[in-house]
Amino acid sequence: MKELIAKLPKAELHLHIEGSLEPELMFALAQKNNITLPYKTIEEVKNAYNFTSLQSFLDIYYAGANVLITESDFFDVTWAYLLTCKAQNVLHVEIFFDPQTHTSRGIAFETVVNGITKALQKGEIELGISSFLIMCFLRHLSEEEAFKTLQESLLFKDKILGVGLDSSEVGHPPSKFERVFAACENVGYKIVAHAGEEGDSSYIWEAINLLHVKRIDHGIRCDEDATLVEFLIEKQIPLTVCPLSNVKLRAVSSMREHNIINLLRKGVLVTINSDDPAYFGGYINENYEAVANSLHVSQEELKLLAQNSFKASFLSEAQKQHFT
Ligand code: ES4
Ligand code: ZN
Repeated sequence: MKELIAKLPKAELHLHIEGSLEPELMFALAQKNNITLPYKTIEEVKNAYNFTSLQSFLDIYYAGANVLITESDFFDVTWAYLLTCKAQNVLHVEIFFDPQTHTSRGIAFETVVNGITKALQKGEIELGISSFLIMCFLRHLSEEEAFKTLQESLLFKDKILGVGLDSSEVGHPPSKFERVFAACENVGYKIVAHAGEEGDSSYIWEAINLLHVKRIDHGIRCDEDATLVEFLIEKQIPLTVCPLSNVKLRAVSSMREHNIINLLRKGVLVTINSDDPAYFGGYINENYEAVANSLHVSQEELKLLAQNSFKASFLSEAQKQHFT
């Protein structure tokens, strides 16, 4: 199983680049940039990664991102991620970044985008990994701040394919950003949103009906509403599911209880992704393995999950053909 997973050509559609910052690089960058971390050792960092909810994770995740200051820091974290992709036979990535996490600390939008983009370009040339960049709005911040971020992004529109919505879900429904996403649609950004991770199925309906998403990030709470599941199947709206993340953040009680394979068998276009691999204990192959080890999954189903990752991507039909 492990060998099959390693060999499968895969795409990753749900990856926060700030969440791929490994403790070793976090320490190195903290030292270089003269930033004091609330931890003395790498061991201490890893021990702090014991989460009880999405918010308990986000608090630590935003603190970790403080070590990213210069363009080369953003390059380094992205390049390290791409090397792991290469090692795991991930051929295409659509990665998220959170500009507001950085601009709110006085880091220029340009520093962030240019650092990430330079690594992605090098990844295309030297590693043969194709990539798209998706900017996420932090949903715990205001509509006004999201509009400001959208405005700033327009200078870099050639480098950004789409927009998403992440951070603390409950209490910040998609409807809060309906007007922002309408503006994003108008300028031609592709649209995705985190919904149904901790929030209930109404958040997924709102993401579809009010934001006009092409894909739902997580979406695992869809199965509380049979009509919604039918709709996802009929329209083939993809879900970018992150199994290790869901267990670590207690969105599901254990991997055995995860509904990803049930949804797959019903005909939902589900995919496997790693979310914040440095924090949740695994990259894409470890996520596939965790599913395969805890749920009864056939080899054919593993192949289908990998094929789905290309099908659910923003690649052109011709590019999809090329990969699968
Ligand atoms: C996130 Cl797992 C998750 N959920 C929502 N927002 C996020 N940002 C980074 N990881
Ligand atoms: Zn996520």
